Parts: sequence; C-alpha cells; structure tokens
Amino acid sequence: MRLKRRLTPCSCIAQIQPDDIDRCCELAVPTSKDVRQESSAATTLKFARPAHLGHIKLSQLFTMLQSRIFIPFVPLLFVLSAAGIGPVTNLSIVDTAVTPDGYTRQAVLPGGTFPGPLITGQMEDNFQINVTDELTNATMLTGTTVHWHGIFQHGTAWADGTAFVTQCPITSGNSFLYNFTVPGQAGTFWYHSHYMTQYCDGLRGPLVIYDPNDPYADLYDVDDENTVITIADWLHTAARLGPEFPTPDSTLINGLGRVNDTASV
Ligand SMILES: [Cu+2]
Repeated sequence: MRLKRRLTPCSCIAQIQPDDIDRCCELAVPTSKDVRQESSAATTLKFARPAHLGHIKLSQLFTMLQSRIFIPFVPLLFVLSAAGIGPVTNLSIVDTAVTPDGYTRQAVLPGGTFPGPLITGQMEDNFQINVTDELTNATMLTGTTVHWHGIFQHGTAWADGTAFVTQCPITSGNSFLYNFTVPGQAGTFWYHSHYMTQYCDGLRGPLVIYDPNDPYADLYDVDDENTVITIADWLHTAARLGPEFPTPDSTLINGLGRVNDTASV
C-alpha cells in the first residue's frame, strides 16, 4: 500500500516528503500535487530555515526517527491523527497542561491538543474559522491571532492573522472569524499563532487543502488525515520566561517525543 505522507514541520517548511528529506534541506520540494505552491514554498523557506531549523538538520531528524530512540513511536504515527475539521469550524485557543515528551508544562493549544486539530477543505472552499480566545494564564500571552501559513489571502488580508499588521490580537473571552477562500491553492500548509512568541508555546497545527481534480490521486491508496505527519520543536519553558534564543528540549513527531536523558527537565 502506498501512503501519501504529508509532512508538516513546525518550521514553516510545509511541503516536503520523507523521501525528499535531504533535498529539502537545500530547497523547497513541493509535493507532486503542490506544484502550484512552488513560489510560495520557496519564499517560505528563506525565512524559515535560519529561524527554526538552525539546531538540527532534517536528515538528522530522520536518522533519529530510524534509530531506537523513536522506534516505539513509529507505529503510532498513523493512528494518532484525528479526523480533520473545517472548512467551517470553531477553533478554541486554550491553556492546558500537556506531557508530549514525558515532561509536563502548560501550553497554549488550539483545540486543547498539540499539534492542533487538522483543518481540511477543498480547493475553492470558503474557510470560515471562528477562533475563540479562552486563554487566562498570564505566564504566557493571553491574546492571540492565527495565521494560515502559505495562504495567499488575496482580497482578505485582514484574515491573515498577523498581529499588529493586519489585525489587533483577539483578547481573552473574545472571538474572531477568519473568513477566506483559497482559489487555486491546494496542498499541505499549517497554521500558527502570529502573536509575538506565542507559537513557541504550542499554537500550531496542520492545514490541508485537497484538490478534487488531483492529477496524481491515482498514485496513492491513502491520502487523508492518517497520512499527515507533523514535526515540531518543543520547549519546556514558556516563551516569555525563557532565553531570547532557546534550544528546544525535544522534537515531537505527531505530538509525541522523548526527552533526552541529558536534557534539562
Ligand atoms: Cu507561518
């Protein structure tokens, strides 16, 4: 059986596949169906790589994946994915404690999970995502915005989620309806907080837009929420309390990882 794997790192590289992992360290490799996003992905990488991947090469990560460290988790990759929500949906941003790698910390989470729920839709769909801010933990930021990474937002810049650029942050107890269309865009994207350092505290999730006329659909037996893979840096210290340039404490694959014995816990 051939699975179409969608790999969605936290690092703004939204369109790569495991087989292309080495190449992806050098250039953006769109999935076969995502050629339309080529220019967007290349632009994304220029910003993403130095900002988020400086400490680890993706090829190293997959070496880790194949090592004993991650073997217990590999069988779980395809059973942990929840069914997608959207394109019309509610998304609550909440404070809650999570223990994704053996260490418990408070986090800012979309839908209460890390990663946040998979949001899906079809190309040409009208996304209406009502984001409600339920944050109360002042250790972390209590305002929020959500950015839909890679979405062009032609004519709907106000829905781009960039705090203080296209909107004021949503304040605790309030909601904001992100209403946009995705003409001509299909592929694997991700969403994340665009309010200061808040996405480091956990507000990240995958966003997949399917092409009903995918010319490569016959290449795969499975192409759904079960083939989405996320990779994420994970920090044990709330962003506002940590150093300016923190070193991740662990790496999470589909929201699970393991603290290294020598890591600070
Ligand atoms: Cu982004």
